[in-house]
Amino acid sequence: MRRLALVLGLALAVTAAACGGDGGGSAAEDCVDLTTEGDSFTVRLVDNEFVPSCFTASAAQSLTLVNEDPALHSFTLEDTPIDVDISGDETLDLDPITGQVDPGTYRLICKYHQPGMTGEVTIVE
Ligand SMILES: [Cu+2]
Repeated sequence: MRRLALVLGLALAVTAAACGGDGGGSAAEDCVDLTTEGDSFTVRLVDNEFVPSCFTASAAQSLTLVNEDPALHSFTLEDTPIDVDISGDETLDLDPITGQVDPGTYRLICKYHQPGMTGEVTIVE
């Protein structure tokens, strides 16, 4: 009887630790403002993630995409014409998207690695 109680207590402790020790949390809640970067800003594609994965940028800024992975990625803004492939270990310079994308918040995806590779982009004038 005494042994059973001990085993149960141990099981409960393990369960609590598994549930409570979340720590990490992959959701990128830390959105950055890139409108202050000047005429252009850079987004890196690293380990199947956009870096940064949540940001605000101006449509008047040009964008440099740096793919640091060996794999092909895409920079695709859902519900917009923006859909660019970036080969592995390649850097792409994109022109400003003024007139192509209305101000608003859009979901950013890599067509090849979604749903794991996504982000959120807010475009301002
Ligand atoms: Cu990808």
